[in-house]
Amino acid sequence: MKKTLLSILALALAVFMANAQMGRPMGGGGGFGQIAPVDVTFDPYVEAPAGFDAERPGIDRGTIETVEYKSESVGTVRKATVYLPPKYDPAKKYSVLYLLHGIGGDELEWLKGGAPNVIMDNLYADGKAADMIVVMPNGRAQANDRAEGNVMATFPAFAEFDKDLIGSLIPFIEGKYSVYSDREHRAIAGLSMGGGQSLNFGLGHMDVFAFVGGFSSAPNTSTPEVLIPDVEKTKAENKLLWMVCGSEDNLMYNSSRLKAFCDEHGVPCTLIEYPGEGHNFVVWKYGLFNFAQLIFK
Ligand code: FER
Repeated sequence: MKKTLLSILALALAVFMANAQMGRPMGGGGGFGQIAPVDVTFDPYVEAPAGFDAERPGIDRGTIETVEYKSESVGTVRKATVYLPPKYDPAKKYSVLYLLHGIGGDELEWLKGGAPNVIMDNLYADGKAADMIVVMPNGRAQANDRAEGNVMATFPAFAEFDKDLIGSLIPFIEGKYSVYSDREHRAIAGLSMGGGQSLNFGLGHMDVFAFVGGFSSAPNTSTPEVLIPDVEKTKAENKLLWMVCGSEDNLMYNSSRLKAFCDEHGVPCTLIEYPGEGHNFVVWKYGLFNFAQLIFK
């Protein structure tokens, strides 16, 4: 009898410990049952100025175009959306920001929900961003790259995108536009799955990208030990590691885990907790607005 009681207690403890390790599913925000965040000190949240994402009359505007390129790794012709800044001039040279979408999106997600052209136009009107073009690829690296059916099932294709990005898209962009082709003139950032991709690919290929941003990064984000296997190398080579996530977003774990590791090991890293917001474009627009002002400077 005593033994039975003890084994029931032991089982209950084991289940409790497993839950604690896995983290508890939390309500609210992101809508995804996820792991509780790691306790970190966030960087200060500074509100974006009113109208940062609203079309401003009378300013110069950039242009949006769709490009198609042959992807060696996927074996298809793929699309990307490109923002060229106001008065894009092929006689000048530009840096490139690769800006990635989430699990339900494609090369048009930012444009449909995030007004990236408006945000960038406003930054240029205020002289707050370095000369850059913004490339918004399709990060679902598979033959059918449309966001249809069960998009969660396309998770593995997001992990394959670095081959397409580095092997095909970047060379294509550098052949078509007047852009620099070294790491100090390339940045990568994205929302959710695209945030995870940006952290994975950006920190995993510091020879390709010097600036890295993750907005509400998803569970595809690698562990800190994988992202930063050599602390001194990352400190020497990465020029910006910048993250934001909503306070009500169930995916905060991914960002906070990396932030805690960086703080522990002295790797410069920003993580802002956007107050009162979940997994949405309020946070991602804020991410672009801030990240775009910090890169290539
Ligand atoms: C998950 C929660 C969120 C997940 C992916 C996401 C595949 C991605 C969300 C997004 O990109 O918006 O558990 O696993």
